[in-house]
Amino acid sequence: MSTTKYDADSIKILEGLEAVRKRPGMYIGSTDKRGLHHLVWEIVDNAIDEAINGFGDYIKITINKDGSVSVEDHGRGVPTGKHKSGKSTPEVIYTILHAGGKFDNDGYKVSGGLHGVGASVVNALSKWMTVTIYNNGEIHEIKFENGGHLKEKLKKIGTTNRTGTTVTFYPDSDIFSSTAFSYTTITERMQESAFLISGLTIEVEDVEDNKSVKYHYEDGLTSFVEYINEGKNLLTPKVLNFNGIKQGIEVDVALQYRDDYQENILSFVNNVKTGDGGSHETGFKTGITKAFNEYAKANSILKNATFDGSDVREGLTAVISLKIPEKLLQFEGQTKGKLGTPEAKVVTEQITYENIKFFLEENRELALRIMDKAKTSKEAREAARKARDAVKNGKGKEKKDKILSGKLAKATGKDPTKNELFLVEGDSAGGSAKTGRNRETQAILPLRGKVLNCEKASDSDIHANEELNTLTYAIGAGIGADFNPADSNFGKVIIMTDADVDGSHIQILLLTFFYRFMRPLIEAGMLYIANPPLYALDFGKYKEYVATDEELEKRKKELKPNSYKLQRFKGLGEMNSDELYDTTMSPEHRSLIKVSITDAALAEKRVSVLMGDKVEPRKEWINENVDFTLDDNY
Ligand code: 1YM
Repeated sequence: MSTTKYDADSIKILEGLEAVRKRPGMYIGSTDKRGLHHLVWEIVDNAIDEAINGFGDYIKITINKDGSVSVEDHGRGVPTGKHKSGKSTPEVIYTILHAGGKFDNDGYKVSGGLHGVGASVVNALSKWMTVTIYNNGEIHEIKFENGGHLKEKLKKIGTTNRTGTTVTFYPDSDIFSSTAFSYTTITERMQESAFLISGLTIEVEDVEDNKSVKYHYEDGLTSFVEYINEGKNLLTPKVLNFNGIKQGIEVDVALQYRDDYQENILSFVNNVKTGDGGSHETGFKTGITKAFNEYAKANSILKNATFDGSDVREGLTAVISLKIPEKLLQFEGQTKGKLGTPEAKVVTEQITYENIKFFLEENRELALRIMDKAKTSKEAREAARKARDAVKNGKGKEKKDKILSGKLAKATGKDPTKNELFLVEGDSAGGSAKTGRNRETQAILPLRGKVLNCEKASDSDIHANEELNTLTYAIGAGIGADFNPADSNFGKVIIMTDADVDGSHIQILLLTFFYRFMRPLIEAGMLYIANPPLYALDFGKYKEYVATDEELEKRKKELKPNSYKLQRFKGLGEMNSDELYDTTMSPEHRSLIKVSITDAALAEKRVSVLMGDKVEPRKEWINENVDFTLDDNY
């Protein structure tokens, strides 16, 4: 129980925190797992800011036995003196919305967020929070409860010879749909931070599960690229790292070419990921293309022609990290994941151009190897365009129709955005789906047997694969670099497989194909996974469908035993066509899972580790990440 009297000031404070509790989404995005972990990032960001400013090079995140999380740093410790309001500084920082921002902000500080801004938001959304501060030889502690109400004022609890801050909080289950923190989610994000901030050590521990990991990189960006390219065949044996600073903007780049066709560019600004790219990525791409084209011209590699940007980026893995003063920061887009700052384009372009040019000139053998690859890409691109034109002009259309005939049950509706393509496992379920569907908007393509694993197959195997060709023709929007979701014959492509191991395997194989060859379809939010029920409860007059084992257990407790017959669906084929439509296909009753890529580097890593041909990294990855689930991050 709090004994604090609420004066006018503190009532205003609580109104502030109450606003956060009323609309948590406005402050942390959502109240699902992602929002829950946002709490951790807010506190960690403060610890990282302190480290970046040169105070402390160690941060530890602990998932405690009771489900709370602690974040510890070895910085200066949050100031413990009195604030001009009369309260202690920590009380102000942790209870006033937007307080704690750089008090002495001169607009030139390089910072991801505003120092300490998120701390009060986390407090507002916690059942309890404890802050322990080590500085000036003393240890102080302050405690809050029930969404930021002061429980115990700041008090001295001991002496110490170290400095730093530890924040422990327990998220409020009234706010969050789940309060269980994920070790994997936290370690993945912390590894990324450790890559971006060379020299910083970040440790993560899960006390209950007795596991921990420590990240520390001396050449972070180089290690980041090596990590992404682990297990890949490489074209350039070493990672190229360069950096420069112009107009107060610091640019750091690491890159390496692989002997494959994927392009993998990750960018960050002030240690925050810019998932939608922006001016710095554009500058990087322009710079690298310009350097390549100049080299190709000077060395007579191309005759009267130039490389397209995509030619010189085939097989390229690059991480771009910029430090931009706050007063120049500009973000765009709905999720603010795109850098707008125009100066960043010019500066990144210049630094990239100069360094790539120098590298090509100094490394003739490697330069020729990369040029050769870009040339092959250019030729393949031109050949593909010719083939596409041929199809458009009638030639090849016959081949396409022949491949599709007898397999695809088309929709009669003429509006592609309203039409849906169901990819169905097996001919028997395919038959039910064809009978039960809404013919106007739903097309069915049954898949026979296992889909080719695109991560292990060569490009020529993939292009010769009948199943994948059929799929590509059915969607009708091209493949690989030529894929354009705007040309798709369907607004939704829905993978519908049995709810068993084989079904999951087919799902993963298809996801691998879409990720590798039709990624824009995923990015456009057009790829889905159907969610067929596992059980039916047959009450004689009607049936009730149950999606999961947990739900079944819950229903069993609510129902009289023997009042129903329990039916378990082993596969889609066991449902009759009406049942399949009603439960899994009809827009009114179905539940679809939208496939999304929240983190391109991670998805990339997962796809290549889980689907690739080297067994060791796969084993290791699976061992380390036993709680890897599809629904969490896709
Ligand atoms: C586990 C979370 O918050 N560490 C942290 C926060 C601060 C400082 C040091 C700090 C900053 C400054 C001066 C400064 C904060 N200070 C403020 C405020 N770890 C964690 N470590 N002395 C200490 O920025 O000038 C807010 S956070 F508002 F006091 F500046």
